[in-house]
Amino acid sequence: MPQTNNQAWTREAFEATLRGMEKYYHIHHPYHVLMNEGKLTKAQLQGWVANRFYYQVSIPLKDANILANCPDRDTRALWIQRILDHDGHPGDVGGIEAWIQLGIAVGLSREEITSLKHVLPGVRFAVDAYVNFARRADWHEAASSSLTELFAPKIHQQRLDNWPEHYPWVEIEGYNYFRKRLTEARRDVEHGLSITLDWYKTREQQERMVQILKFKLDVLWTMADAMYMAYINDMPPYFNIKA
Ligand code: AHQ
Repeated sequence: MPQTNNQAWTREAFEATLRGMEKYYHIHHPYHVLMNEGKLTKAQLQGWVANRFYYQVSIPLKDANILANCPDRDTRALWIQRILDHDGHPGDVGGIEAWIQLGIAVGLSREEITSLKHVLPGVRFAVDAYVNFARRADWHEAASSSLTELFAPKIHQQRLDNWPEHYPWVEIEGYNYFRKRLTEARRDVEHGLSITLDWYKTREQQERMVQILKFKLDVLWTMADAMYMAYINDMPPYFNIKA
């Protein structure tokens, strides 16, 4: 029986549709392609680390907004782990500190990273759009927007595999963050996917989820666009304006 165009996807077809959006993941962005091919200079890699720090420190705010909007205790009891993973807890310095270690490993100072002085406007706006979406969206929609992490283990593994050869000057401590995310991302995706596949029932709701995931893919792609302009094209904001 051919599917009419407003019939809900089966659970499997819905998941396959979401996984099919991998082609828009920022692993395919020219900035990450150059990175993976070992073609970034030290300054271009430092710029990426310094800008991505703003994303990292914003993730706990995003997740705290989801918790604040979520009345379901069992969901909160699982979701809160994401904040602990980033902010740290006894026995784990947390992902934010691990990202600072990555920054130091690529030759930045702690102050340079935490001051956010290198964060580009385009990166800031994209990240803020993500946090603000989580602030005002239904918590299910905000939770499901984290599913770009369906594709994250591959990009973390790529860095672990290729940086030592391409960027031998990066101190080994810097890799802790990527290693940490390999397991954390997989665990997060399991929870995020079950929330998503349970929540969006009608075809219209499922199509809405596809748009939400595309929004989050746009956030990640736009961050890389801003960095490409500034660090690859050497065209940071106002580069052509006489002071
Ligand atoms: O380091 C990353 C991270 O902690 C998260 C949280 C998650 C979310 O809640 O949206 N997404 C995410 C991602 C992280 N790293 C990105 C990368 O390329 O290093 C990938 C990114 C994601 O796929 O959303």
